[in-house]
Amino acid sequence: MPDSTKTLCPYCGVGCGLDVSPTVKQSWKVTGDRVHPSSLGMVCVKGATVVESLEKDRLRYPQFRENLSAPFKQISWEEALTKIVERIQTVIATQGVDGICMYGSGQLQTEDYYIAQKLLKGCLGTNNFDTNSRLCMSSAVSAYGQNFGSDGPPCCYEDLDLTDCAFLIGTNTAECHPIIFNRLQKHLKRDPKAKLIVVDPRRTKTAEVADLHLAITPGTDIDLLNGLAHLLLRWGKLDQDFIEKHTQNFADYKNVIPYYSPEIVTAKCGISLEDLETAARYWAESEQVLSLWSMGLNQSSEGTAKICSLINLHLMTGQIGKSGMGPFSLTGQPNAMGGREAGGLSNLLPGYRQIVNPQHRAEIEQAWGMPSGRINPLPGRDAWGMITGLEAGDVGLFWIAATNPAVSLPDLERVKKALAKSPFTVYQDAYYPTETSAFAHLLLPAAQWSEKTGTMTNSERRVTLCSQFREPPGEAIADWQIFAEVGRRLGFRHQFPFKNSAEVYQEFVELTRDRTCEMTGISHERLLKEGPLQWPCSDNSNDLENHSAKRLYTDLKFPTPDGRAKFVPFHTKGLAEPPDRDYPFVLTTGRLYGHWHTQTRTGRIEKIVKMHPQPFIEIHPKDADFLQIVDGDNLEVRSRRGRASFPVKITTAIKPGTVFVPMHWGSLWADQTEANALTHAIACPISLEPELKACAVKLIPHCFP
Ligand SMILES: Nc1nc2c(c(=O)[nH]1)N[C@H]1C(S)=C(S)[C@@H](COP(=O)(O)OP(=O)(O)OC[C@H]3O[C@@H](n4cnc5c(=O)[nH]c(N)nc54)[C@H](O)[C@@H]3O)O[C@H]1N2
Ligand SMILES: Nc1nc2c(c(=O)[nH]1)N[C@H]1C(S)=C(S)[C@@H](COP(=O)(O)OP(=O)(O)OC[C@H]3O[C@@H](n4cnc5c(=O)[nH]c(N)nc54)[C@H](O)[C@@H]3O)O[C@H]1N2
Ligand code: SF4
Ligand SMILES: [Mo]
Repeated sequence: MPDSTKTLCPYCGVGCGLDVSPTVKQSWKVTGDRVHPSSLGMVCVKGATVVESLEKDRLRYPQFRENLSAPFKQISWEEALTKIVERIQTVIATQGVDGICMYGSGQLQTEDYYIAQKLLKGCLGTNNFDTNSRLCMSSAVSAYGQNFGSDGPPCCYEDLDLTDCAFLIGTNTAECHPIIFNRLQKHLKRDPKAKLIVVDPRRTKTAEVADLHLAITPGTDIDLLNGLAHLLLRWGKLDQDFIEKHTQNFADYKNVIPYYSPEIVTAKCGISLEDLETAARYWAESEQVLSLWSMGLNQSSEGTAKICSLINLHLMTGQIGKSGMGPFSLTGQPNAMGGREAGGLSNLLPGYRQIVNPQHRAEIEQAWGMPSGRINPLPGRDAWGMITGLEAGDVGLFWIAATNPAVSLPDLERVKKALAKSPFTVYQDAYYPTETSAFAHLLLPAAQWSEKTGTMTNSERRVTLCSQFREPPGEAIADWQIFAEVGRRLGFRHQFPFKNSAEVYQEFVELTRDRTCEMTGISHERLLKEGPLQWPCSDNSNDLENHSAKRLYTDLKFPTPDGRAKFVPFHTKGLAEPPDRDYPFVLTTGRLYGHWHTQTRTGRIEKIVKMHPQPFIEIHPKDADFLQIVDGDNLEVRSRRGRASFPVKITTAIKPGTVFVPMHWGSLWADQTEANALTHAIACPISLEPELKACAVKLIPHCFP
């Protein structure tokens, strides 16, 4: 293997470049890759420590058991693959192909994703492939589709250096996308006229440094966004020319906005009139407004509506298509973007295509050498639909890859019961144990980042090659190879001829030709030679350099039938489960700087465990006084679905009436501190993304019965 390898950090969607080199002690040294255009040599604590997690507690061999109370026994790959193939054939014969479900994640590489689509949606003919992106990015996907006619974040990181108003809503960028935040902060220091607005019910590390922090009541984002539009309209701060030439449906938007007067909005959001006006003034006076958002908008029962309301503001003020501006969705996982490109949700097909579109289905069937009509015309089960499918006995094979649903899905007690009912669960992961392995019949050891070669796409649409630099442990192999081998054994030999992941990628990019996410100009070979590349990037020129675009829609033509972006107005519906007399507090959940999700890696890194040794609940001093609790007391939290308890952390950083707990602690790492024991699964009707950011709870100090 080479001395030093350039790769990508396998944690968040910032997508920082890493340089990894072997050390004399048979270990690895990680530094930031100075020439990676997205991160310019910077890394945060997670990227810097990632190699410390690669050896411990790895799943090394396939293992099997007949039922969940039996111990696992090591088996060979041959036996494991035979079991899967037989199971697939049995389910097809007894229940039909839709009895098969696969639940993946944004931590798979694009090649893994693509092969899974081909196997499930093409060869088998079921659209029951969904991922944890349903809990993460699907609202952004839907909203971009509604306003612009296609998914695709239009901005790039250079915009962070150029904007004169950064509008951060529902994102704790400082902790969750730290290198993006560093870059933005540098710019704000250099240009004191540039403003930072942060909209978050908590005074996060991000909000602490803002020029204006709007600590809105959870679930009032649409009120705020339409309220800002109300003031801009009143002040005549519109871009009439842009609206007339490049948009449609403004009249409908104008009919909705009058309902959001400053009086109503400030009362609902719990903010002052002065702050609302200041935010509107910053927006109106700025040449370049860049909005960034993540889970505070996406994870909501009106997630799509929240984001459309934000994009509407950009359209009204013409803040799109030029440098330093635009609505920029920050993607969470390292390859959430690649998953979308490969069609990795139950309503999508590769190349930003839609299952419900007959032409899209036909194009993919043809490319895959499948008979016409093979791809089911209806979307498959989404993540929660797989859980209800298990409950109803409609799922005969549940195949989970690269995610830990026994921690990360909402309404966890219900999820665990459903998982326990599964007649046959395959769990393909890199580590053992995880909370989900307790619910598996067959464990498949997956090679993870560093042990396989493939691509990932970051938030600014930049594709990086993650080259292998270590051997996988035991018998672990790459996810795409597992899927392809199952496909071949099912008789689809011609569909899976690939010798390596470069060939997989080559086939995949062909399916992006002439699509918004065109990548025909990208190949493993070119990435290795030239470094990371942004799409759109086509192969239809001799001068390939010019065909990697920093921004989308610079010509102000949008991928809608008439080429215009659309105003998509929404009224607010508020929280799906608002607080009431029985459950008077709103619980919100989220992340800490050092930990990654369910701790499969970071829980095994000493430095990070020291940084965040235990879970906690944040509560405002007023609420703590009322409950007569002090810092460190144990507080029981109950929702309509479950309970958990946490040491108390009293802080004015949270709004009275709201409490916060981190999402990182599953049952493996602490007792009864699962955020998702409390949350509910009510989802946005358009994106089907659950409202992981809010549920109603009551708080019971430990001294009370
Ligand atoms: N350190 C770390 N970084 C990560 C991850 C990690 O696990 N750890 N995971 C990655 C992934 S997959 C993701 S998706 C991203 C998530 O990145 P973020 O979205 O930034 O993270 P969260 O903490 O989930 O939520 C963001 C904020 O939403 C706020 N919020 C809650 N309710 C509302 C509301 O109604 N309105 C508004 N405006 N805000 C609200 C919360 O207070 C919280 O501060 O992070 C990525 N980066
Ligand atoms: N309450 C609450 N719940 C949430 C959220 C929240 O904000 N609040 N956020 C949601 C969001 S945005 C997300 S993204 C999810 C994340 O939730 P999960 O996806 O459940 O979290 P991870 O811990 O990242 O799990 C990834 C798994 O993939 C494995 N893995 C890593 N690399 C590979 C690989 O190459 N191949 C295979 N096969 N396995 C691999 C790891 O070992 C790990 O077990 O949580 C969601 N749940
Ligand atoms: S900011 Fe994200 S991608 Fe960059 S080093 Fe940290 S976790 Fe990795
Ligand atoms: Mo996520």
